[in-house]
Amino acid sequence: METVERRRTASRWPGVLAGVVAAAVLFGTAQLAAAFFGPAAMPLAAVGSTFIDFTPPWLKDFAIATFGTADKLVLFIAMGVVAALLAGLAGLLARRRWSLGAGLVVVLSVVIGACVATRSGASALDLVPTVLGTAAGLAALRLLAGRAAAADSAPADGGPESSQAVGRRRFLASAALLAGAAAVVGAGGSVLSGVRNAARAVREALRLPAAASPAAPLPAGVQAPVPGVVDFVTPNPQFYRIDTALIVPEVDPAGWSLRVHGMVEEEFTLRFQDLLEAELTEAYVTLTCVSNVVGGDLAGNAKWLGYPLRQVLARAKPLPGADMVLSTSIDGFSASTPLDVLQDDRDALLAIGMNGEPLPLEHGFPVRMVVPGLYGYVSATKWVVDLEVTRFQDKAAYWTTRGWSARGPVKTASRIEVPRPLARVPAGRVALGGTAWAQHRGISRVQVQLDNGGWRDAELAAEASVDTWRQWFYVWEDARPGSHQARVRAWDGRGELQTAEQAPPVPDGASGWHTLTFTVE
Ligand SMILES: Nc1nc2c(c(=O)[nH]1)N[C@H]1C(S)=C(S)[C@@H](COP(=O)(O)O)O[C@H]1N2
Ligand SMILES: [Mo]
Repeated sequence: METVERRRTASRWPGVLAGVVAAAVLFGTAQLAAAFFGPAAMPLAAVGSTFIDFTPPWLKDFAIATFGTADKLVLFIAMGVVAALLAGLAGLLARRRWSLGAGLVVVLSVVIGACVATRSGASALDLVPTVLGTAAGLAALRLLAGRAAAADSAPADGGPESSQAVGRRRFLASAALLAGAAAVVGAGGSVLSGVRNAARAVREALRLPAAASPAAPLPAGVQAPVPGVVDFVTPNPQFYRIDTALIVPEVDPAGWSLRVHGMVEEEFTLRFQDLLEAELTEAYVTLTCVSNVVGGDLAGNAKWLGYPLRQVLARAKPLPGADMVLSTSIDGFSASTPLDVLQDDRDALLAIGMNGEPLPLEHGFPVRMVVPGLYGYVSATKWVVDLEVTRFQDKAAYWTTRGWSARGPVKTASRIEVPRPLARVPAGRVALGGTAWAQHRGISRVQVQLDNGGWRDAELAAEASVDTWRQWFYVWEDARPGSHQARVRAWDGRGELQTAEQAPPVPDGASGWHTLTFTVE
């Protein structure tokens, strides 16, 4: 009885291993093949992207709140775990009955294929890597399941030199060989994709033209004199990144174009060269994400170089009745921006430069939108390729169809950056500092409150423009030892106080006064 039990559990792992290795062969082969078809054809990326597109608002909100900008890494890991479990199951079934295991693989491949085929801009050809990968995976599964079965049915007498032990070693050797081959082929495919795609190299070599209308130099004193307050201009590598793109789109400027159409007198297409030759504007604009929680860090300030959207629309001449521009990216994301906001005198840009360099790939290379005063999800389309002049009642953007507000003006916000929550600071003089923003309205006043006492005016750092955030600081002269609470609130440039009412990010942005506790020692 005992030996029977042991044999049964012992013979389970070869099936699981066979399934997992077969899955590695499947994805490795598909990755290599995808190098010839483009990132849209990568099965895992397509599955992940489809999952993201079906993510309900509360789950997106939870993922960003919990994992922040690591949300994609977490998704990849979770997908890997699920894939390994399903692959192990397929291997177990294949060991029992080949048709069951193979059937599961085919069903899963059909699901993967459906994800690939329904991605924005996908063609039937993009299915080729999935089909090739499935064939290779099935062959690997067949081979390994056969070897495992041969080992199991061989006589076990004779210790390490028994036919069974020899069979096991053959099985393990094949599994190791196939796993190694899958890794090499998959890695090779990734490298090849990088080489075949010119975007990275073109970006490196690109020299941006000077702005016809440069940004006014930053006034002295935009940076609050408190160590630990964020940089007034966010360096590109530190700039927050939020998007639905699992794989960063790699768009070669030579092939890029922007179609302008819809309710306009004149439809036309812009090429990258047109932008390079146009009269460009440079402006500091602070970008914030609607998913940012009170006190959160999904905000950044950069110097953008771009072509005014006002000019694009002046050429297109919108028809009466139009009230919205639906901008769409190469990967299918879209944003609904009020037409009048893009036509007034603010620096709403088709940006090609960020802090003196071409847009980083993950920030929308070669062209994105930047619009002062609106959250990114309704205005800041990266990898933008299409502008349709339309009406809010006729079209809905990506996040609007997922429970978020169609319009997203930025709410006045302020946060405490120093001291950090739960920090321990020495008694005496304690400096508090942070940032406030109300893009396109500006910040006119900031107050802090200590231990629920009276509100006191903070010092405001210099203002660069109403479109950028503004720093503040306050020195608490006689901080006594103990636990303390600090709170901040701001007024926008129109004299309106930031609301105390607490709201979550869904559906149109978080609100409430940022509060934290720290300890004076
Ligand atoms: N193509 C594309 N553009 C996009 C998004 C996206 O998911 N896809 N997300 C938007 C959101 S929600 C925000 S907050 C900003 C963030 O821009 P950043 O990543 O450069 O900071 O990009 C916007 N543009
Ligand atoms: Mo966002």
